[in-house]
Amino acid sequence: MRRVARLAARRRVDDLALFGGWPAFREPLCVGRPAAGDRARLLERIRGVLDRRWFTNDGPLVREFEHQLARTLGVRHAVATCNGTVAIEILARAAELTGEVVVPAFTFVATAHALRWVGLKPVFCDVEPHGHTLDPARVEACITPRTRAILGVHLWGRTCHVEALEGIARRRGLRLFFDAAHAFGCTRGGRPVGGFGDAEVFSFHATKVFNTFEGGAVTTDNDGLAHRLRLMRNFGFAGYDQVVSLGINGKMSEISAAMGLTGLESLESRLEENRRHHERYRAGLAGLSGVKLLRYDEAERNNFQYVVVEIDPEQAGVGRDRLVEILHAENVIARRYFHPGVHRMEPYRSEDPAAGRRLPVTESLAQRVLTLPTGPATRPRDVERVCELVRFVVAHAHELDRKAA
Ligand code: T4K
Repeated sequence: MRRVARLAARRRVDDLALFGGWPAFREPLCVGRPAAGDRARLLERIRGVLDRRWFTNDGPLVREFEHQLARTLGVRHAVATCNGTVAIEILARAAELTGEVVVPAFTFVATAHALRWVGLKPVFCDVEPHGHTLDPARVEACITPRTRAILGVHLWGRTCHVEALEGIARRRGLRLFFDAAHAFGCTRGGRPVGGFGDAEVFSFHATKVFNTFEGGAVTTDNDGLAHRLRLMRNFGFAGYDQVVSLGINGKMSEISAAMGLTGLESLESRLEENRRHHERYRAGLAGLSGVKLLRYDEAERNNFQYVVVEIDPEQAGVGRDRLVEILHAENVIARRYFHPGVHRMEPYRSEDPAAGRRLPVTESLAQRVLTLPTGPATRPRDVERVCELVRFVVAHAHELDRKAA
C-alpha cells in the first residue's frame, strides 16, 4: 500500500516529499481534472447519436447545443467548433483580418498561435497588475498603421476593461474581439460574457469548467459574420457541391455536443462547487505573508475556474518555482500558467528577443503566478490540505533556504 504523510505530523522540511518524506496525496491532484457530468443523461444522448447514425456535420445535437448556448449567453449566434484555437482562426478569417492584432502576452499560447497560423502578426501588449488583462493605457502604444484589431483575453474568467477597449477600438477604427476561453458562465456589469465586442471565442476543452471533451464556439450578434463563420468551419460549403469561400474543418461532433448539452444542465452546481473551493482557499491562505490569492468581483457571476495565487518571494521567503517543485513532489500538480509569457515562446522569442522590456507586468507575473487544484475532482479536505502544505512551506522558508545553500 502506498503511504501518504499526515500533514500535522510534519515537523521539519526533511518531512517534505521533496526530501524523501511521504507525499501528502496518493494520487496527483490536478488543476484541470474534468467534470464527467451526469453519466446516465450523457449515455442516453450518445445512444441517440449511435441510433441516428449522424455523427457530425451540423447534426441535431450541435444545433440544439448552439441554440441553448445562444440563449444562455444572450447573443444572436453561437457557432460551435472543434476547439477554441480553431475558433479563433476561423474568426480571424471570417472577419477578414490582415496585418497586426494587439494581444496580451500573458495568456495561453493558443491566443497568439491561432492568429499567427492564419498569417496575422500578434503584437504583444502588457497587462495590468491587478486584473491580469490587457492594460488599456498600453494598448494605444501597440497600435500601428497595420493594426486591424484588438483581441482581449478575459484571463482567469475576470473580464477585460471592455468599455475602455471599446473606446480605443472606436477611436482608432479597429475591430474588437475577446478570447473568452476562461470565462464561460461569467458576467460583466451583469451581462453574460459572449456578447461583448464584435465576437467572443470560448474553449470547451476538457480542462474547462464547462467542457465538451474538445470544443469551442464563437458568439456574435453580427448576422453576416455568423454566416461566414458557419461556411468557413465547413470547408466553405453552402450546399451539396457548392463551395463559396475558403474554409477548413472546424466542426463540432455530435458526441461533443452531447457532452455540452449534458454539462449545461449541471452548470450551476459546478460553478457553486468551484465557488466554495475558492472560499476554502481564501480562508486557508488568509493572512499568509507573500501569498496573494486573486479575488473575483463578488458583484459579478464568476466561474472560479482557476485558483490563482501570486507569490512574492521577498515576503513569503520562498519563490514560486521552489514552491511548485515542493508541491509537485507532494502530488499537488500546481501549474505555472502562463510562464514564461507568450513573447518568450517560439517563434515570437526569436523574432523579438527584447520584447520583455516593453512587458514589465507580464514578466513579473510570469515569475510569480501559480494556479492550484480545484474543480469536481478536488474534495474540500484536499483544498484544506493544499493550504496547510503552502502554510508549512512558508513557515519553514528559512530552513528551506539553509538546505538550498
Ligand atoms: N485561449 C486561452 C486563453 C486558453 O486558455 C486556451 C486553452 C485557448 C485559447 C485554446 O482553447 P482550446 O483550443 O484548448 O480549446 C490546457 C488546455 O489544453 C487548454 O485548453 C487550456 N487553454 C490551457 C490553459 O490548459 P495544458 O497544456 O495545461 O494541458 P494539460 O494536458 O497539461 O492539462 C492540464 C491539467 O488537467 C493536467 O494537470 C491534467 C488534467 N487533465 C487534463 C486533461 C486533458 C485531466 O485531468 N484530464 C484531461 O482529460 O493546456
